[in-house]
Amino acid sequence: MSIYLEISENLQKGKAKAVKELVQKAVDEGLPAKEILEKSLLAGMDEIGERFKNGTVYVPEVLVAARAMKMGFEILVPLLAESGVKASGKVCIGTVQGDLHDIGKNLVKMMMEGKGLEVVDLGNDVPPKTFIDTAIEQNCQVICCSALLTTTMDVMADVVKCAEEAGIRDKVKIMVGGAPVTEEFCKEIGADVYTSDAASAADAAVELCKR
Ligand code: B1M
Repeated sequence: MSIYLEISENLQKGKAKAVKELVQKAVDEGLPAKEILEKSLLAGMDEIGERFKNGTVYVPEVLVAARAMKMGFEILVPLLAESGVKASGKVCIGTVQGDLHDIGKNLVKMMMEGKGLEVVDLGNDVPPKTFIDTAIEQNCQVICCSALLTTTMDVMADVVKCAEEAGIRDKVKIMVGGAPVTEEFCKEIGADVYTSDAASAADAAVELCKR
């Protein structure tokens, strides 16, 4: 079995220690950091993402796989920086103001990182202006809003309005999600993309960053 496949399979099983050791072994063997990232870590997260979408794995499996990915990724970060490899895009993410639920948001973040995106995590209870200020200051291509309460989902409409008022609406895409959010709601508030799960959110963000 190739070392890439071995890393990918251990990642999918959430074996963080094995992933870390194997990534170090691959580095020591002189394999390029970018190749290790793409052919083992991102490939493994892609596989988990697909299985999460089709319902053959659940939240806990995704969380442990993402943790394993992070352990391997930490070894590669300095090497990737040295070789000038850039993230495929930059997004900011947060759970909207008034809402403290962050498990789903964290899952979306991990899936996005697993796709090679740079993610600025604003945490939970995030005011609309913070999303906008961050997008401007940190040059984010996509703003990602999560909400779990029917009483807080309307804050997403304020994020869209705030982006319009700041004059950046044509420069930034706005993605929305979370249990009470729907495609219809997304259209109604003038956001760009709704996805129902974390893996689809990551796929959509990658597409938006390409534009
Ligand atoms: Co709360 N809570 N909660 N809670 N809580 C719910 C959401 C609720 C449905 C429970 C219920 O009544 N049946 C209900 C909301 C009802 C409603 O609004 N209609 C509720 C309530 C009422 C409350 C409080 C008001 C309770 C109270 O104090 N009286 C309070 C609110 C606090 C606040 O936010 N201000 C509260 C508090 C809490 C805890 C703090 C105890 C805890 C949160 C801990 C934490 O997140 N760190 C909590 C929890 C855990 C839940 C439940 C049980 C689980 C939520 C969860 O994490 N699901 C939930 C009931 C339930 O769902 N069974 C409930 C797993 C997570 C992976 O799913 O976040 O949906 P989810 O994310 C999914 C997708 O939605 C999507 O991807 C994820 C995975 O694929 N997704 C996106 C999420 N964000 C996305 C963004 C995207 C795209 C996709 O693009 C940007």
